[in-house]
Amino acid sequence: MINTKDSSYLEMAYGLAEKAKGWASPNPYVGAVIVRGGTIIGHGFHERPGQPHAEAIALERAGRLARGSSLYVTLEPCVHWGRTPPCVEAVIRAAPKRVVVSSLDPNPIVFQKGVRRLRAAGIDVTVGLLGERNSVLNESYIKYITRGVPFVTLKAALSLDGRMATRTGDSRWISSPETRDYVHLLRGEHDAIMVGIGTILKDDPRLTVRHPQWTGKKIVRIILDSALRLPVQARILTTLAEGQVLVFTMNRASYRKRAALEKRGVEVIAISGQSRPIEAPEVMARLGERGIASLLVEGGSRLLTTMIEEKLADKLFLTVSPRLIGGETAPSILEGEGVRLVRRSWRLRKVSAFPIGDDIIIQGYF
Ligand code: AOF
Ligand code: ZN
Repeated sequence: MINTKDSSYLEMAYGLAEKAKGWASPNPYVGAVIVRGGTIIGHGFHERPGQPHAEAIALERAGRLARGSSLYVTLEPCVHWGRTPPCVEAVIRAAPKRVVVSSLDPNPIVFQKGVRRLRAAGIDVTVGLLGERNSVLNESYIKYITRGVPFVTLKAALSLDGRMATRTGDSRWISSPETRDYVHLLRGEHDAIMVGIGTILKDDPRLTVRHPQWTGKKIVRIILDSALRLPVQARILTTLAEGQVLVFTMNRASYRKRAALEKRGVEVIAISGQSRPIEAPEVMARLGERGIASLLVEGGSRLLTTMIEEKLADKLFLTVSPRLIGGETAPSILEGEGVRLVRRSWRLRKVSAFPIGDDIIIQGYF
């Protein structure tokens, strides 16, 4: 039986889970609240890999009071010995009367087993309330843990007429300072940022997270560079202390250039295959193997087009600014011939939008 207080306590648990944004990945964001006689006697969230899970922290805080209580947790308690002991066993030992689980854990080693084990121990378990909140909060984790590849968000700053730059390649700045600030937080919520070598050669970006409120982990910066054109003096290579730089190239790239970049502290990964551009699906698989659960692709237009056409993108995040740029050769996010008929176009789902000053942020899913 669900009662009206249940959703409020779960909301609190979600509020806690969100505190781990930018830290917990590739683990999920999870929060827990323990209630007894209308009083919160324990709460917690999973802060980062290797740290205790949300329920373990909340149970520890509640101590013996947990007996006969209600435990609210955003994700199904785990059943496995990983970096920490199984949460279900800790829950059973603490003996709450009731456990309210918002979402099952899509991790195949946990899925449904946690709930089954709790029920087998005689605990009343409710599952599914506010589950859609978990689908959004943990969208990266869900894809990564079930498919082994990162959740991919394409990001671009556009003019009202859909241009990412002028015909001469000038793009600084299409969006307002407030929007650019906001986008730094978006970077921080991802495990890695990726660009094509063209963007490095044109803009020489640092791809670091620069925001006063940002205290999260380091972000991996990835460059797709089939011919290893990355200059040894690129600005990004002066920021290695702020996160690793990974370059994907092709097997036949110059050995000497590779050695020079490696000496500068860059990790170079060669992908086999003859055709340019680099096989993007292979890159995604390699990133998944390295525990990268979420990837923000920041351009340029060739890379964005590849990600869309190869169906590797999950989400699109656009900032649109009230300017008109024009120019037939000014780049947009989808290059090439384009579709012949509107009914063949890419239609996004679950679209939402909000303003920042005069700019508009639009996001949607592929
Ligand atoms: C929970 N509560 O707060 C979290 C869970 O590497 P480990 O040992 O931390 O395990 C990570 C896995 O544990 C992760 O993939 C997911 O299945 C589960 N995460 N489970 O009961 C939590 N963070
Ligand atoms: Zn656990």
